[in-house]
Amino acid sequence: GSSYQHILTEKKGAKQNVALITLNRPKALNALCDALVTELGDAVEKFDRDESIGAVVITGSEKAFAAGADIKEMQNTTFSSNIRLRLLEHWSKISQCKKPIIAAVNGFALGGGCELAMMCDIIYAGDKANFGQPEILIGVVPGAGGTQRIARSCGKSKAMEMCLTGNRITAAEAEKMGLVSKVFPAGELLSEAIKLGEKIASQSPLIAQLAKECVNVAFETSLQEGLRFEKKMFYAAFATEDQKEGMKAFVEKRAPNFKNN
Ligand code: CO8
Repeated sequence: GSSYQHILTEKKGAKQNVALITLNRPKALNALCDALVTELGDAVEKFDRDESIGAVVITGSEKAFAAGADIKEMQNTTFSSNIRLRLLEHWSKISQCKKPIIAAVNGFALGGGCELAMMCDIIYAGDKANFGQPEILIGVVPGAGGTQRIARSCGKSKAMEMCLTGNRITAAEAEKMGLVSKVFPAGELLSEAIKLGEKIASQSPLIAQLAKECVNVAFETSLQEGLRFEKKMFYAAFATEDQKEGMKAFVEKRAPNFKNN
């Protein structure tokens, strides 16, 4: 982890099977400069391949999860250079991770920060967190999924209101509209997120990967196709040893011993 400049990485949990990535650019409220996102993508990719890891937690500081893409870095780019240099295209690495990712959000999650949280699979928030897509206030539109992911997970009216006004919403509002799954006192957020990561990491990683893929299909296809995909994955689970072990353990009234196989 020490080779990174803008993030910290560690392994957490009693079994050291939860990866924790902390965005660490405090002077810029964790603004997501190109170098930070490159490091984040690299760390996520490494943990995704690390067999000792069952879940990843991404967090920031008490003040800011991330205050967006780095405005100072973007302000003088142009349409043609954005296309040529594929501005911020590597952000998608985070959503390509096969393992479950939890965003633990304290403080500001704005613009690209809100979008980064939404690229994760589960968002837990501290009670003082706030979310927003303020791009419109600086003359652009969201570019890392804000218009699409808010619309799909919270509906049109909320998506329109956030993207057209740039107004921030509180953690409580975000929970009410389904953007966030749970809210905790700020000081307890990280340990709760790691606890959730440990719970997920105690399942079969193989099956967790299938479950994540199934839920994600719900965002990408019709209900008929999604149901068909889910059924195929359900059937496929029976080709694993972990299915045999999981069901055997239930019948024998003991805890399962999953092998990731
Ligand atoms: N980029 C660069 N620097 C930032 C950013 C940012 N997004 N946010 C804060 N900073 C810097 C400030 O410039 C300041 O630096 P300095 O001390 O050198 O002046 C430092 O962080 C502290 O910030 P403030 O003094 O402003 O702190 P406040 O507590 O007064 O305010 C706010 C905090 C409300 C968060 C305020 O900083 C703010 O409004 N920030 C900008 C929020 C924003 O507009 N975010 C959206 C950016 S656009 C975007 O994210 C598009 C994503 C597209 C991704 C496309 C992928 C393909």
